[in-house]
Amino acid sequence: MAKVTIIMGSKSDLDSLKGAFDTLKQFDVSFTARILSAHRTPDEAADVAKNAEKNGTSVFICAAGMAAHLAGVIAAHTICPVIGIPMASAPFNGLDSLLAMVQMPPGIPVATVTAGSAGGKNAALLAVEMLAMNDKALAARLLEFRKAQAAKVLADDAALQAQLA
Ligand code: RP5
Repeated sequence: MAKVTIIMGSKSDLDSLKGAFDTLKQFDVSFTARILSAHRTPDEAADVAKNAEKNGTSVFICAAGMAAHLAGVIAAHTICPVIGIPMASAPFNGLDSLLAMVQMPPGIPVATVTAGSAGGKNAALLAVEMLAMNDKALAARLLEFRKAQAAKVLADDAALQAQLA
């Protein structure tokens, strides 16, 4: 049972998803990850979109670059929320992927997050936030994460103030 299904368009996207894997593990959220392309393996990608919900998936995360249609194609085949991560590939450094992913036609939304590897972490956190709406223990872990994150910034600031004094 994978609550989150991650799909990337190519093995070349894998490094950018490490943050997503780490974050979902950190929150103890079950996930699976597949390499499937909207263009190169359209039937297999559609099959995963159609069947993942039966297997326990509530949220999809899709990472793709260039003419990044993967998230939109997955969203067309499911009513689960789909989070898209534009991959920052050459020659346009992800602007092409961002526009392809974010500009979905009305009726089939994709929640597009930050491009590249920062997007991997944010996509996972957004998935955790969605799941936490019906999971109080997960919501508590999210609040602890936010507190720890803020404490680190404030500790860095205190260290900077000490250095400048
Ligand atoms: C997209 O095209 C993939 O998601 C990847 O970001 C990009 C390039 O794919 P490769 O040529 O590296 O396989 O479909």
